[in-house]
Amino acid sequence: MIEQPVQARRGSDGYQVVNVAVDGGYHPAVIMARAGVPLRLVFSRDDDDACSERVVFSDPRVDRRLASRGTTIVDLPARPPGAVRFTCGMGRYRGSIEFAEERPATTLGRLMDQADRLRAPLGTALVRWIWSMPIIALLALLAFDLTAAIVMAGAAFIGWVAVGLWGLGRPLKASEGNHATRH
Ligand SMILES: [Cu+2]
Repeated sequence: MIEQPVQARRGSDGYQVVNVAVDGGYHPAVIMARAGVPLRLVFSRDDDDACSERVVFSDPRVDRRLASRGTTIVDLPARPPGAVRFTCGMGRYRGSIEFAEERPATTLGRLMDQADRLRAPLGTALVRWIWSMPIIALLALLAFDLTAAIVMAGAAFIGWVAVGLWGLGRPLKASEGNHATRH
């Protein structure tokens, strides 16, 4: 049976968390996680198979005994993007964790994210302004008035500059923390 990868959820104390059932293998066997955020794995063992006794991680090298019945927590430190494998003591049960940079789900969100990375509020405003052009063009088409379209485009640009400047003044958010750990 092929199982779907499971994305680690946001937990408390800055951890991302995923539950893994150990019963003739690891469920899920493929875990998607965010790079730069510590990962907490909550293993729950449901069988008495010798394979369920230990779990060994490739990098960082972590070797842990799992409680025979009940849960065992394994915390991994923040990782760079890449894969970490985990197996039982003999390598029969296999799992992997894919650490990837966090990305906004939508195309618009991704573009906004890239725009934010330009740092300069003017650059951000320009990208957002260009992005809003189709809407401005559509409105101009509906109004069929060139002067109104130019005024609207100008107003949109000033608006995005204002938003960009305001954004610089805000305290750093969680995503900024991720950047810091990579430096
Ligand atoms: Cu084994």
